[in-house]
Amino acid sequence: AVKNSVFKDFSLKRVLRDDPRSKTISLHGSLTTATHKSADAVVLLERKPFDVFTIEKSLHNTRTVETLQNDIYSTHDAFSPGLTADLKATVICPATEKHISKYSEHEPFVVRETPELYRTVTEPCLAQSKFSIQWVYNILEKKTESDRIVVEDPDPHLGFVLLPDMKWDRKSVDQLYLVAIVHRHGIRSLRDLTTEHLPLLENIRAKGLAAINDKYGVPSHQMRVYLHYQPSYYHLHIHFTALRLDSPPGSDTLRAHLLDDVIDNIRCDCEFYRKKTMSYVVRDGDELYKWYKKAGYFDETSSTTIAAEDAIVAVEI
Ligand code: M7G
Repeated sequence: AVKNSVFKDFSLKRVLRDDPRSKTISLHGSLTTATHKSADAVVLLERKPFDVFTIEKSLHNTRTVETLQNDIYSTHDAFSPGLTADLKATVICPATEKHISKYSEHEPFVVRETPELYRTVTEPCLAQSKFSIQWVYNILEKKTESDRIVVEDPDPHLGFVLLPDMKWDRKSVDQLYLVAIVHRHGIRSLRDLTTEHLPLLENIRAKGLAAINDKYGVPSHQMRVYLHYQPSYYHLHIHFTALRLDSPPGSDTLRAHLLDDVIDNIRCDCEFYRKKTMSYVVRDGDELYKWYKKAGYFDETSSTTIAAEDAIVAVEI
């Protein structure tokens, strides 16, 4: 066994999700940490990007087995310790039920959340949610990750901390992924934003993009800046990812709301996000899914069936 391994005594309970496309796998198991003996753990493994500086040398050490040959084309299975051994591991320990669920395979469903549904189902669900945001407070209070801060505006009302997101390996600028966390407490999500928050959003946009250009040389025209709805953590934060990163992990198309659009929508109508029907995906393990199911939201009613049949008839005509 290897000496310096966080996984020394890892014991696997279940594979939560295996995604060959993104080359990631999430596992549920148990681990011993400095503070916990044999605690529940979620472990996320992903293949790291290639290192352009060592790629030639790695290829020389790569054994290949041809799998197809046609005219000028051929494919090979390649075996190279140098190319395949590099993994990024994210460990959550002790993990809660919600973490295990967040990284598990679940059936997805769309919710179209009207302001009424937000008030009667979503808000009560969030009020009972016990997903800790201690990690956010640790960052804001400089207890952790303070050496990584890219820029900070300490103003209690307009201020924020911008730093590398946990999802980024902090090496490849093509994969650039940072997160800005606001100093102000109590803004849970996009739904809470009104005209009052415009100076905060504009401040984060301007100072965040300028700092990224200074530090990483990525101009604002090559950045994607957005909020998630629903987020996983209900303390306002904004994602900054490189445009080159095609589909940032965790951002399905329904979930990402461009900061520029958010600012513009609020300028058009100060209560825009209080009035809007918001669409998003929930998974059958989520608390939100359970609340919506209990409220009867996913029941197929006869009226929707009739509407669907009407629609088909209309198409045929
Ligand atoms: P989100 O939209 O609430 O949820 O974003 P998501 O994780 O489902 O996308 C929260 C963002 O914060 C994500 O991009 C996380 O990767 C990132 N994040 C989460 N944690 C626990 C940490 C952390 O401890 N440190 C840093 N730097 N980023 C984190």
